Parts: sequence; structure tokens; C-alpha cells
Amino acid sequence: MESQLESIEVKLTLLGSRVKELTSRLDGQQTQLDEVITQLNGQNSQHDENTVTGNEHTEQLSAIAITMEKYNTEMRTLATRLDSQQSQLNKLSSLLSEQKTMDGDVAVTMNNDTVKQKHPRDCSDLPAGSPSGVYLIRPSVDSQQPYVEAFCDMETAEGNWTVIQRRDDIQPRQNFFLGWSAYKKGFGNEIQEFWWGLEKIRQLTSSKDRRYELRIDLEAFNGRQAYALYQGFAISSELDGYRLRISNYSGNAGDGLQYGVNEKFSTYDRDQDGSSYYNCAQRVQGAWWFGRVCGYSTMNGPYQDSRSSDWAGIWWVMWRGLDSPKKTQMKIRPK
Ligand SMILES: [Ca+2]
Repeated sequence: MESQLESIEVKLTLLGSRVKELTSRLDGQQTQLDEVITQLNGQNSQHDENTVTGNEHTEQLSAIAITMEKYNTEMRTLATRLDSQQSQLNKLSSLLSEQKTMDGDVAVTMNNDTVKQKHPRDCSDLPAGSPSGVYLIRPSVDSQQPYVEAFCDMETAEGNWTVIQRRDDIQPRQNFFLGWSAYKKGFGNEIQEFWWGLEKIRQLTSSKDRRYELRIDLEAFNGRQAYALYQGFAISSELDGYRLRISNYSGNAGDGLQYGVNEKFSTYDRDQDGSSYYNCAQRVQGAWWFGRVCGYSTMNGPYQDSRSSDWAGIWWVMWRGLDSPKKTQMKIRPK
């Protein structure tokens, strides 16, 4: 932004000095033109007084007319160029003031969360009609924080979803049997399989002015689909173990997260699940909010190529037992 503003300012200065130069040239030509007109008037009166040297005068007059015509053409060209440079100047000036306003808005946003942001914080801030795809968003309200990539689902149930997890039958397979730091930061590819990252989810769901809902979409290998919607969704800080806050289930997949409520997120290298007997993340070879007996769902186990019933897999017990779905998506949006 800074360098863009600087380059526009440099262009404005250059344009300004060119306009000055052209104006002084125009002034010069106007003076010359005035002189010519004065001479012409003088010769005309001479011509009236003395008709004897008529031929000579006619020649002089036509030479003057040609010169004037040349000046006129040159002035018209200059006027056109001045006009176009003026409109360029106007455009640049309004661009410059627009960018200054935007900077102002961001500053206001930092002090007051309720001001509408120009920078997308999540996918719901994209302009209406934006297609689904990967966008750059800044989940933090702190303008010093970096932009990150996010896949936006702009179609499902009126869209505006920031997708936080996806599994699909895509080669090469993304390994989900990863440790705490990977789940904190996020991994995978937004247009393939990925886990977006606990810290980004935390940044969004801890904002004071936005309450999020969570939607989980499931698709079986036979094409059948189901979803679970939680009207309240947030996670606590890393210090508190990214504990799951979830409420108000609806949908047709069953409330697979009911035993994860208030549980900490667990990875194989950080067992803080609800089971004192198992390391649930190790058992399912993934990571999740596991409750007692490791709970009734996990979305991050190893991908199963077809129907399989194995603890090490992806499952949403209320829907299809331990059968792995073909596709899963987890997505959030402000209510
Ligand atoms: Ca345990």
C-alpha cells in the first residue's frame, strides 16, 4: 500500500509539472498569436489606405493565414493533450483520496470493531456474488497480522462460508496424522484436502462482534449427503487447549459432536482428550475434540478408499457408524 501510494504521488508530481510546462507553452503561443493579429490589423489598415501594392499584400496575408492555421492546429492538439492529462490527474487524485479513506477505515476498525471493514476478515466480507474459491482474508482485526488463504464456499445454504477442513477422494493423499504444531498452524492445500488451522479458527471465533455457526457436510461413497449445523461455535485459546464451544445442533447427520463439547483439541503428541485410558488421536490416527471413549466423530483420521469400518478412519457414528465418508467439509460463518 505504501509503495503504491508513493508511486501515485510521483506520477501526480510528474503530471503536474508537465501541465505547467504545456500551459506556459500555450501562453507563449497565445502571445505570438496576439502579435500576429496586431500585425494583420495594421497591414489591413495599410491595405485600405494604399491599394496600389495590392498583390504584395495579398501574398503577405495568405502567408500570415497559413501561419495562423498552423498555430491553431498546434493549439488544438495541445488542448486535447491537456484535457486528457487533466482527466488522468483527476482519476489519480480520486484513487489517492480513496486509498487514504481506506487506510482511515482500517484505523477506525482497529479502535472500533463494529465499523464495516474493507478488508475481508472472513468469507462473509466478500462482495455479493463472489464465486466459490480461494481468497486472501485477514482473520485478525489487527492490521499488522498477515493475510492468509481461505477457501470460500459461496453456494451451500446461501454461502459466505469460510471452509476450515476438507477431505475428498483426491490423489496424492494429504497426511492428517500430524502433531500439535501442524494442527495449530494448518496444513494441506485449500483446493484439495486441508486443515485450515486452530489459531486462525481461534482468531475468527474469538472476535467480539461476530458469533459463528459451524456446518459439517458429509457425502458417502453412494452419493448420499448429510449435514450437521451448530448455531454456536467457538474455540478457546491455545493455552486452554482450543477447547470446543458448541451449541444448538440441527441437521440430518446426527449430533456427532455432543461428546466433544467443552473438550480440548487432542493430537497424538498432546493427549488432552476425555479418555483417561486411550490416546484417542493415536487410536484414530488423527486429531479432534475427543470425549469419553474417544467420542462419536472424527473428521481427521486416515482417508479410507471405500467403505471400511476401522477406528483409524473418518467417521460420524450417528450417521453411518464407522463407515468412512467419501467427502467431508467443515465451514464457519458469522450468524
Ligand atoms: Ca487420553
